[in-house]
Amino acid sequence: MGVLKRYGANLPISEKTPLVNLEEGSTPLVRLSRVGDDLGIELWAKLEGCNPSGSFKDRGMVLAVAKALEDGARAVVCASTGNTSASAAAYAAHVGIPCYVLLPAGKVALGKLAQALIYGAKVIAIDGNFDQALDMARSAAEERGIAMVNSVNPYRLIAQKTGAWEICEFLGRAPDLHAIPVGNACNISAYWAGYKDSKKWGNISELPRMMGFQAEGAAPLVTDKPCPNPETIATAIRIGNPVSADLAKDAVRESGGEFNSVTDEEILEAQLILAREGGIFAEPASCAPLAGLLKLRKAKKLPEGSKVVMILTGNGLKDPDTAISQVEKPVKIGNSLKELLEAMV
Ligand code: AN7
Repeated sequence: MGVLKRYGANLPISEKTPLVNLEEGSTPLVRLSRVGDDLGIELWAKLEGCNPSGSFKDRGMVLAVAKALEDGARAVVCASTGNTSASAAAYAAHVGIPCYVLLPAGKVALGKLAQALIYGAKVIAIDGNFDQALDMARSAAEERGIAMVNSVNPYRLIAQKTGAWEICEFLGRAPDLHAIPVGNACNISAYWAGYKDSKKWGNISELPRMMGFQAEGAAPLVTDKPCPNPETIATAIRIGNPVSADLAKDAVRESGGEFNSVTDEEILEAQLILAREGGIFAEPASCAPLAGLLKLRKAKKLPEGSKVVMILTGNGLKDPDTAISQVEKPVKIGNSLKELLEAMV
């Protein structure tokens, strides 16, 4: 029913706030028995790729755009590694205002670029990384007096808490471990705040341990210092100076969790396992948590039998190039039955 309608009573909206709605949120929470059994845990996956623009960003974007409209904004602007721009462009189109998008040139997955363009955003590719694009977008927003819908916008984090509320309602408790990819560190911070809300409301009695996973080449929260030249195949989390670093550190410390990093190889291996043993296609960044769980299991640091929720933040179709580059190609034959039967081995 859309985040603003389902959770409006717990979000900062009034009768003056337009109820923008692309039916975001209420995403499936799926039990992955095959993968979970191999890990010795009860594994659940929250399919955020089922949101209208294919990522978790829609949860926060709907409120950010609704509040921008309420405040009389004429346009929105954001910097993005891809998903924020797809989401902003979708909501801006839906409500009928212009959207400006700044992307690191050549480092955005094909599907995300296609989305921003087809939704009609003004897409500007900069010669620099996400962190630089964010600085530029901030200055441009100020200069032009238009609404900035990056996660520096407080409404984004507030509405992203709905993911945690949904998990607690669905399971009737919190998981033991919450595993999530970390880029700008906003989603992990929002989930932690959301779980704390659920506890305050009496929906759960125990809080989960927050496990944040970064790519090894872009792991400022693991090394505890900014990473000036982030590099990873998981371009969504190719971020060196996370906006919500402090909130995320608090979440991990308060919950008794940890930050950990995984290599690009481990991410790609996890993507294959998720697809072939879970039947779910998630983009590389979203596979960092499974890669991390596999790593913890190998190190005998994954508590046997624990209930684990991992957030699959983005749909696999957003990055077809990376997926195709690591699997066998289609078998080519002529048009005879004989050739077909030979090929069906
Ligand atoms: C699929 O779109 O930062 O730690 O500009 O697209 O809250 O940043 C995307 C981030 C995880 C990390 N998974 O979340 C952007 C952007 C996917 C993502 C993250 C992103 P945060």
